[in-house]
Amino acid sequence: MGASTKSHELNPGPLVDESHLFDFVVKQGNGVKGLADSGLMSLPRRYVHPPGERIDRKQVIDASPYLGAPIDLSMLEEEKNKEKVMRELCGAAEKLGFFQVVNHGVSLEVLERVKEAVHSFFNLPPEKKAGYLKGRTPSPNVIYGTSFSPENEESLEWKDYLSVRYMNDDEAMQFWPLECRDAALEYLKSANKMIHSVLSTLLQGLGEEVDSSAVNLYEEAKMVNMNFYPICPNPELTVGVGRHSDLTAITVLLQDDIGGLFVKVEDKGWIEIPPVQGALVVNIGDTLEILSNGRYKSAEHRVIASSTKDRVSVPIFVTPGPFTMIGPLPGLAEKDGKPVIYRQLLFGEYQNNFFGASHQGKKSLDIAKI
Ligand SMILES: O=C(O)CCC(=O)C(=O)O
Ligand SMILES: [Fe+2]
Repeated sequence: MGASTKSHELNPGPLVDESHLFDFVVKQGNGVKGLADSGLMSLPRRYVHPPGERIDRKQVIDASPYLGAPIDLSMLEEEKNKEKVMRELCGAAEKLGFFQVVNHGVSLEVLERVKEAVHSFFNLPPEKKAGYLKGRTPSPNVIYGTSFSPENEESLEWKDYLSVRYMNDDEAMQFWPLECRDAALEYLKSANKMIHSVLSTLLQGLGEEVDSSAVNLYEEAKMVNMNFYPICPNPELTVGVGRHSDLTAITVLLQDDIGGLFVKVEDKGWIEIPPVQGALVVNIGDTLEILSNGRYKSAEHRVIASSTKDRVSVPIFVTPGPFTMIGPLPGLAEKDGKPVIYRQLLFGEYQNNFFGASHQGKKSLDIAKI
């Protein structure tokens, strides 16, 4: 960075002070959106990540050997194609842990509406959003925040979010913010069927005859996250989301047309998941990696913000409830001729550990290792 840009490293004078910046962004709930709107010209130091953690687009490798074409889920309904789609889904879960799906039952209109709703919420005045900060929010199931775990992070992430955990319709109608309530509910409800069929298929692929009540256990809790990555003055020096794997059974993710989601291919490098109009991204989370004794991959991924446009994404995190035991399914290790690598533990224990630390790649799985 040249001396000339340094002189206006941060436009609004008072924010140059580090503790003031933290108060402004995190505690007062202005978020990175508030920072971006304050007209800053370059990235505050607190957002600069070590070089090894940054995303260099020039280092990104060609996705085609690892990421197949989007999988057509309508074929799961057709007896003659069912086997083939099952193989595609399970194969993708084993190989990369990320795939895209089309004909998934969520209409384009629903997808468009939820993306617009995310913009509407984040464009609210900061004091309105701040009403949903932890400690102020009227429901523990509706949380607005920024970065992943600001109190535990050396470097902050360039992302604000609103998380809504689905309990029941009445609770959602009462507490979810009006700006996004209906669109998020509609999105979740229309995705439910495909979530169940993708998860059932993946579990069946492990060779177990899983009945639907067993599948229900692993999809008991659903949380819709609305992620907002404001325009960033120096996206190459920071991250929108740092390297992590999800704690879920599966995550279903809607991204907009901006791009910036990268997935690690073990021993090879990073690929980008290209935006595909109308498609949804599905990724395997730690829970399914554990259940499958490592056969399915909970891939490490991360996000870069854009220097020209606000980016949004809307993952649905599908997880067991806190009192469900997770551990390799019986007989699987023997069948795969592999040692058992994960122990049995309560999902709640896994979850508390996951949210108690900053994003550190696949370290989140250590607590479950034997
Ligand atoms: O924004 C994205 O594309 C991915 C976000 C993500 O990985 C997450 O919220 O866990
Ligand atoms: Fe993620």
